[in-house]
Amino acid sequence: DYRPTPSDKFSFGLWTVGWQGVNTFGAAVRPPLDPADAVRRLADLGAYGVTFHDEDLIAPGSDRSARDAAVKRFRSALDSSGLVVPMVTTNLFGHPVFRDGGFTSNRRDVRRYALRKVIRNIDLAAELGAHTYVFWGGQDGAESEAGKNDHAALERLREAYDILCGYVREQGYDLRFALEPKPNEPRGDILLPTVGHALAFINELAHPEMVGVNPEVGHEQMAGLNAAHSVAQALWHGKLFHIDLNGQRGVKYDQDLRFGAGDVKEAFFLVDLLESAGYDGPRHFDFKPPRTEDMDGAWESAAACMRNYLILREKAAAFRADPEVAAALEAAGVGELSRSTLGSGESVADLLAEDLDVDRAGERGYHMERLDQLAMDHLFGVR
Ligand code: GLT
Ligand code: MN
Ligand code: MN
Ligand code: MN
Repeated sequence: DYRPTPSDKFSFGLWTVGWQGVNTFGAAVRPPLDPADAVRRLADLGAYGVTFHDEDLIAPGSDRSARDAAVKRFRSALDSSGLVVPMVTTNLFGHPVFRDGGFTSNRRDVRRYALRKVIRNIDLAAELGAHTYVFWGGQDGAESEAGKNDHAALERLREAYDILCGYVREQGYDLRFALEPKPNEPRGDILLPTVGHALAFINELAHPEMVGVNPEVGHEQMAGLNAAHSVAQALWHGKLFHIDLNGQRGVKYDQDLRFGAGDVKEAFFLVDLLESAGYDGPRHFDFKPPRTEDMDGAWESAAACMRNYLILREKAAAFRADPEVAAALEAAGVGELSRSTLGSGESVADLLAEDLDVDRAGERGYHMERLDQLAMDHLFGVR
């Protein structure tokens, strides 16, 4: 019956179910959601974790006692519901001070403020037992070319992560960083626009082992990319530290649809990948209940994220267990790709001594349409 349980490791951001629906053209359509209520409701629905930005929990401008009270209320909701906090992040985009970004603002005092804001929230993340800290630099980008020196921006970004990795090490926190790429929105162009850019950037850091990626399905798709392939490469590098699951239809504004809505076939192969690759981190939903929904509809949408994941997980398992699929995989040569191209002990000389009748070899089909249709038949529920 596709009822989620904590062992499924589903988590949600407070900002997802709590999104009031303010967008570029429209005002709020839903009331504010109390974080403690969100925690209880998510636990009732079968989630295991909740995540947040500093400001989702602690209203900006709170003094010490207001901050402590908010954290205490949240903590007691966690304790009574059994929900955990696997990941925490920072709001480095909402306030006007971040209009040119946080770590890469042209203004040095803003960059220093951004670092302080993150460091304070890293302390809270550690206190609440989070093991992943996400960075989404949504305002770190540009609308024009002359206004931003990309070389300098990348230097400052590296400087920021080096400082923050150093801080986590000094404090002895058991915390890793996950960078979340996005190609655009709110900025015309955002730095580190895709998973590939982020993976390359991480290699330049002082502590690359502490830093991985947090791919968001819709963000890769906004760049016209196949999100399952981006996640596959992150896994290959050992860098899938976290994931934001949601839905998107094509290259347009960030839709943040519930998981499974949007490109359902890509969602199927993504679940198949996560489940078969041994990814054991949170299945984190970063979606926005559409503005058409009242609060009941918003919870409906949240529950459907988990339901769709469980349905796709079952379908992916059935696909993998189907003997006709096994035969189709064989016919398509999928397993052969896992054999090394040179045999053990073989040399380049052995390779050069061999010949291939390319005309005959070129005649062979790969039978991938049959395989793909079997996947679709499973997805459609006709097998
Ligand atoms: C914001 C963004 C998301 C990020 C969040 C983390 S905030 O809602 O659209 O994709 O994951 O900062
Ligand atoms: Mn593929
Ligand atoms: Mn998004
Ligand atoms: Mn996200």
